[in-house]
Amino acid sequence: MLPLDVAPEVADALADGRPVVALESTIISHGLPRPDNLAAAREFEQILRGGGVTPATVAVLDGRLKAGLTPPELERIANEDVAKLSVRDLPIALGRGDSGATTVAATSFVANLAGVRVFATGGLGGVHRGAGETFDESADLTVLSEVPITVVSAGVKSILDIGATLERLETLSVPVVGYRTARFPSFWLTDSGHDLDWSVDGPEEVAAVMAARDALGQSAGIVVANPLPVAEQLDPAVHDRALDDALRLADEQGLSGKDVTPFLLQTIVELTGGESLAVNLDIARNNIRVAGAIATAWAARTA
Ligand code: PSU
Ligand code: MN
Repeated sequence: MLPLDVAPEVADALADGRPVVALESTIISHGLPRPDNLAAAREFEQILRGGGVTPATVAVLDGRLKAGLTPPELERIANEDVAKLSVRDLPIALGRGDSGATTVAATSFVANLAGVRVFATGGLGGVHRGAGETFDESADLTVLSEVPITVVSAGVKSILDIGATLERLETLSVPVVGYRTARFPSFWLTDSGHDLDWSVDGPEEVAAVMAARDALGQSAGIVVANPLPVAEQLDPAVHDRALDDALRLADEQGLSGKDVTPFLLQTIVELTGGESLAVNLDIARNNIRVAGAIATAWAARTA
């Protein structure tokens, strides 16, 4: 038996053909500092509910996959020191009866098992700078080539090698569309300087792309790149300074593996005196609203 618990409200919404959006939990456990993380996790779900969309926050608790958390379960993810789980960690965590927060890769995998088609996050993992030597490339990329989920993100952070990440998405045959833009965002900044081949004009167009993907029987999901408006982005000078310092500190500490991304994210929050955190929250809210609209268009299309 699949060790998956789909929350009753999520199961009901899916059975009725109402919109559902998956949310990841690593952003709560490792991506945002306490106590803002719990407040944010609750607010993210509330944004969806306010728009008539059912949230399905994904995590692993006591050896069970969860799609949709109760309020006390959400608190556990925010306040306990849980592991960061990518797809390869799932069988180990389940076998041992452990708990953990799911990355974009693991959230995509579990959401798909639950039958959820749309997922909102902040930023995707990708190819790290220096990956030619370290081979540090997030499993988010390979999993998105295998799982039929539509993930809304503000691109990838400039802590990564953005050009290489886009090249890998091309090789892996993962469709990337800009949401009302033809430029790939770099999370805190509206424009990474990288052009996109395709842009979509709204949620119905994304739903049409999803339907075409299904008709073709392709394996990959779809990346929807959704930038913050320029007026809301992080000050580029503040951004550049914090990024340089954080990359240098990570290098000095000789970090590797799954510790690299959380370290860089946390260090940048500290170096910008919380400015990056405020922008980070705006990004997540913005992506969640767009994902809600896409899920609503998808539900209307498949009704
Ligand atoms: N990028 C962000 N915020 C995040 C992450 C990435 O801007 O919180 C998290 C996501 O959960 C993502 C994971 O799936 O980090 C990628 O980690 P790694 O690079 O170790 O694959
Ligand atoms: Mn890595």
